[in-house]
Amino acid sequence: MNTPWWKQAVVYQIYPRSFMDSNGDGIGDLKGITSRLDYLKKLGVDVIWLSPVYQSPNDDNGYDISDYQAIMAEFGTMEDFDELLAKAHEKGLKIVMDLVVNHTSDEHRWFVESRKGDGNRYRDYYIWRDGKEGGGLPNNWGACFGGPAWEFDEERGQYYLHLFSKKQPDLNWDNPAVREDVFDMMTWWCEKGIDGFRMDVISMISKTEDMPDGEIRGLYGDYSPYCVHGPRVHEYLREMNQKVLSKYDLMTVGETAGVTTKEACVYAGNDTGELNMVFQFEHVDVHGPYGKWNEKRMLLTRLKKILSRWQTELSGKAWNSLYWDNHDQPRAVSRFGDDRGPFRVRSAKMLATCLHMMQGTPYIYQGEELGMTNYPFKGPRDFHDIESIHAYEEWCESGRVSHEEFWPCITAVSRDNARTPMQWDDTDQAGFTTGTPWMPVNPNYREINARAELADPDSVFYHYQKLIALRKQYPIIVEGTYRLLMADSEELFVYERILGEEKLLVACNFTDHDTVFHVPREFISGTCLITNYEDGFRDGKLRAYEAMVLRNM
Ligand code: TEU
Ligand code: CA
Repeated sequence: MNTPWWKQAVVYQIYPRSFMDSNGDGIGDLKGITSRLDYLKKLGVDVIWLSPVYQSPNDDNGYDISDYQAIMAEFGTMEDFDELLAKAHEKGLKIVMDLVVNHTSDEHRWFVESRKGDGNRYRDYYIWRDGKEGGGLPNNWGACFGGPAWEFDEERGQYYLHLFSKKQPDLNWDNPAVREDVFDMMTWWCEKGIDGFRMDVISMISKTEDMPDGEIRGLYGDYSPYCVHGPRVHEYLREMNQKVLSKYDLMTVGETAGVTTKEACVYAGNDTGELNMVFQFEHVDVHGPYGKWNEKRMLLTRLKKILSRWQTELSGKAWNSLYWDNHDQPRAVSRFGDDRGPFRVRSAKMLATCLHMMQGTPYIYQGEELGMTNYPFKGPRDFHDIESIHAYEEWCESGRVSHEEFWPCITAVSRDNARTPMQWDDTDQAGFTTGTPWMPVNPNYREINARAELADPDSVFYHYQKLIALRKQYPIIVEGTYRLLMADSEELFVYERILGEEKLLVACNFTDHDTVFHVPREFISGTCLITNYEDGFRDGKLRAYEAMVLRNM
């Protein structure tokens, strides 16, 4: 079978600011990443996804780009980037860039020109509107990071749309000149030899022509019916594919919050000529009375239902991405496992097993392979992320919810949990920097760090290494179909993979206690590919957070 490389690959996501600092200024950088390539090689991953490294005023840590063809000074230079790319390629690692083109920074040259208004080439590069008659914002939409989605610009005398922060104005994709400029920029990176793009909120690039008020959710109107999966999004992606993507051997993954499996089959269909795969968010989305700020865990039956639906409904039609963690999510072992109890290591391995045996391309977020945990925030001053800072203001400081009530909710899912520095060793600042880190290191670094795990054959790190190796060894992990067993269990996640006569059984216990489980007969005389209990599996029960993969031959 002629399987494309990105279907067999395992991706490692790097958040450069927090990965490795090479010069003691407390900020991770490109040279730092280059110095750790051998670590990634040892883990066995194939591809690095770099969160944005472009020039940016850092209102949203690089997701607000002021020059797509320059490197953020704090991260190094274009020479440092070229060196990273060359060294990675030498070692057989590919590099996928973050492409953030739903919006730019308000400090991008295009926006600086656009706000000048009439008679200007960039006049219609962004989404400008007059206020409502009699004054007021063009509509009631709220921005993702708090406040209204419209900002009045004095210079131009109009409002511009920003679905995220006011320093992230949305580009006007309906303008063909915008598309050409974006495609040219992408081509420039492809000519440099990069291996693909992860496309930030790509499902939001097309907006409806009229922009009516949205249904009030919380403080503001909801823009999603008018901005997510808008009328021309597929047209634009096909154009992008024809003009850029199809000319190179790339991996492309679209970040598509709110996408259904049906829509995913268009974005990432085998022959729809758009992207290779998408990130969906259903399995990490647990809304409560304060929107995404919620400490509740998802019921296991629901989690299984969602992930299984993605497995079966994309099967043969489109390709899945598999992830628990990224730079916007809390740490997986804290969200789904036992981060403070005795089963941190075991539950981290169980989660990895459960995900990596599914069909799709797995993504590992930096530190996940060590079982890194959420950060013990003490108060709102500990937040660095624009989203958490504004959410605390909007919900708590406004008096809508008490601190006591809101605190567990915001700390459970704050994006800052994922952004504390990578824990390399047990020296000061976890070996991340010789200076003062831009964000404090999680105090558990003396126990949880890469050096300790590399010295321990039973570590989470080696479990990930083994899972990655198994994927390379057994085509069934890439190609096999998926079938959920025990759908009603709130304790066990059990599924099969099937390829002709060959079968895998993946059995995972999501609880901290023994749970009855009988191994189906056909697997009893087979082989055990991996387990997180050193003494192998026992028929009749799964122990706390136990995970095992059995093969019927
Ligand atoms: O995220 C967009 C997105 O849909 C969310 O994951 C979002 O960050 C969060 O859930 C809001 O509640 C992308 C990037 O991954 C994120 O880091 C950026 O801040 C955002 O786009 C804007 O570029
Ligand atoms: Ca640095």
